[in-house]
Amino acid sequence: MNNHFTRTLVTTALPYANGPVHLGHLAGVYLPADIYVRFKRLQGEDIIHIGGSDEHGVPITITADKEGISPQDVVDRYHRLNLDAFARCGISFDYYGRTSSESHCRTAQEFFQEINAKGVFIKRKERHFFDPETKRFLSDRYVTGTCPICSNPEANGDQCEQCGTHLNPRELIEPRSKLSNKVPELRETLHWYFPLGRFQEQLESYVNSHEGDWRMNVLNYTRTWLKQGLNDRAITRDLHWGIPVPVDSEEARGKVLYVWFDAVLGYISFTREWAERQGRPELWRDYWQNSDCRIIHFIGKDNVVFHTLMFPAILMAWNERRTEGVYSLADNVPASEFMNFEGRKFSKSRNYAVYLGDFLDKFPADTLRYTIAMNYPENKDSDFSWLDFQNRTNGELADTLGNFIKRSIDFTNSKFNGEIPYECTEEDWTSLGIDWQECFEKLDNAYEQFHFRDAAALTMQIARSANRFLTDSEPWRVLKSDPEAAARTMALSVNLCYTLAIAWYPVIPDTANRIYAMLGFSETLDEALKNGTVSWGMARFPRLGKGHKLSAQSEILFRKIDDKDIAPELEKIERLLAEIGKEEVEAQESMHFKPEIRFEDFLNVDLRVATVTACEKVKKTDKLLKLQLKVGSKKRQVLAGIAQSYTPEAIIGKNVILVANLAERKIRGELSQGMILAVEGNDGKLNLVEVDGSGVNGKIVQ
Ligand code: B3M
Ligand code: ZN
Repeated sequence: MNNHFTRTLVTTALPYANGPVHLGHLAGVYLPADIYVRFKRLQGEDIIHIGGSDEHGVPITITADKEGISPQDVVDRYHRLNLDAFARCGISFDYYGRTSSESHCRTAQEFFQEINAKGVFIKRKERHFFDPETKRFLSDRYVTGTCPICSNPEANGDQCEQCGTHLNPRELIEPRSKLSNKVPELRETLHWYFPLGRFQEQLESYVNSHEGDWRMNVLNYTRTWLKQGLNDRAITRDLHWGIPVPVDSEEARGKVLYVWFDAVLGYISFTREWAERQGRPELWRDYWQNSDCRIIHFIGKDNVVFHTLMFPAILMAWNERRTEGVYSLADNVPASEFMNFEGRKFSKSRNYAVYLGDFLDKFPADTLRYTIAMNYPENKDSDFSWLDFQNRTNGELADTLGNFIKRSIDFTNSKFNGEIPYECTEEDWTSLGIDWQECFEKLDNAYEQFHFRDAAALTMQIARSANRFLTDSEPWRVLKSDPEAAARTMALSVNLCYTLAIAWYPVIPDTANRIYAMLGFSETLDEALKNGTVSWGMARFPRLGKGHKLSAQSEILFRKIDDKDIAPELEKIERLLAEIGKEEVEAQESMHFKPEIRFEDFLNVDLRVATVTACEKVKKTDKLLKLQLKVGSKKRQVLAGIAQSYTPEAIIGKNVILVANLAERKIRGELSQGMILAVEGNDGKLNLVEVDGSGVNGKIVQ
């Protein structure tokens, strides 16, 4: 990382405006970004946070079809809902745009035209599924059918949810249109492709230049793609909703830009819209076209390659042969893992989720922000549970932080007339036993390196030390015998309140503002920050001198959460889990109760013990492994959708069970001669059925 940046642009993934954002989104993307941005603002840096709604693509049209309303209605509803929920949660965007805006349409079309004029795109005629009844081409997710890998009868055209395999709709067995349930026809259509491979080398050196500063998960995901060799990606679609392909000819009619091509450019259009609103329309260039600016994309792990390969490649294509108007590439892409909910993945379709707006109807934003910061899924999946939320709110926020602040303010108000009764010296401050130098170095590092869990925990550590100091000093007991000591204790405590107000601002800004108000300042902390009257550095030293007057009012910062407050939530989960459990059991039972077969039918299936002699990943897929098997004197090649559960090395030498007389077929252009047996665990991982014992290879399983 170059340390000479003078400006920072933070972007957050644009949530599809087809549903409300839930706590998982908040944990992975919006809260960490907001914490970072608030920290940098406190440091006095020039930083802006740009986000917005992703309003195009199949996710929107599918929701519209399902709800029987127009795509425009869908995005209007959820844009407003999400914008409002973010505001209530204190996510302080400098601008929150919409990809349906006219200015975004212009930016995206401008990019397409520039790159098209450079002759970068490839045009290709191909055959796609077409619904004869609705007369629409069917993009991947509009086709359903049986998965060729696991036989799930409801696989989507782009991916089978049951086994996770990425599919091409033409691989589905017995494909059907989701619109009419009719068998789709194949029709010829023309599409524009972006040749990612053309930028392979440039992308490799870009990614390599960030070795050591990008997270391992980001480097790994990206490198897996690079290693497999980058393919051409279609960047247009036959869809009635989206940005029209800006080519003035019949061949572009009815076609729109692929949603990912337009969505990433949203970051740029929204920065332009922001600049426009500032009354300085050219200001956006300082952020996008100036190497002084550091660009950081906060995203979830499922969006990595779009931000580390696809978007940079689009910018590289734009930049080609240009000396002016050259765009910078992101300096960092801190992608999060996922936060689960009560031990399970959030699932919108099963309503297994807590939506941000709903949460904030019941509990204050800062209790959520703190709990989530402490469970930030930085490098592994984490979990949100109601009990953890209750414990942290009651034990850490209320009993430790809230209790300390209230006792400090109240005691100073009642016994010292609301005035700081003593002038703290540096020595007093050091005698607290907190190594301030080290403490703030650690905090700075934690924020700089996006370790937000550590940052929140370190800050809570300060509150703990402060609380202990006040309790141990017992000013209420020594007030009579040693008023000077009590005065010193209260002066230090109130100064610790000041430190805590600033130190907590990035994580729990509303609380920080309330503490600041209790300290007797007339401007809010937010205003003080804008006016330059507070800064991060001021948290390190005692700032409030003798005679400083507190506000006469104190307030309880955190109301404790009773069991009865979360009881309805726990009941709801229990109900949902019971439903999900029932569905799963039913799904399993329905497998047990396949139609009866005769014994001879069973004998027709030739199950054999096979030994894996070699194994490798199938290029350009994340799910498939190619296995070479030895079955007695014969050799077989089998493709299996188990790459997420086993590495190729781990599988070599295993004795597995092969369905040896299954008709062979091609998957991804590779021959697959049979199938091997595996069982899915509750964690979603596949477990191969293995056979122990020697001399079993080639034997019939019976
Ligand atoms: N809307 C995907 C998602 O919500 C997509 C992100 C766009 S970021 C430019 O996961
Ligand atoms: Zn499948």
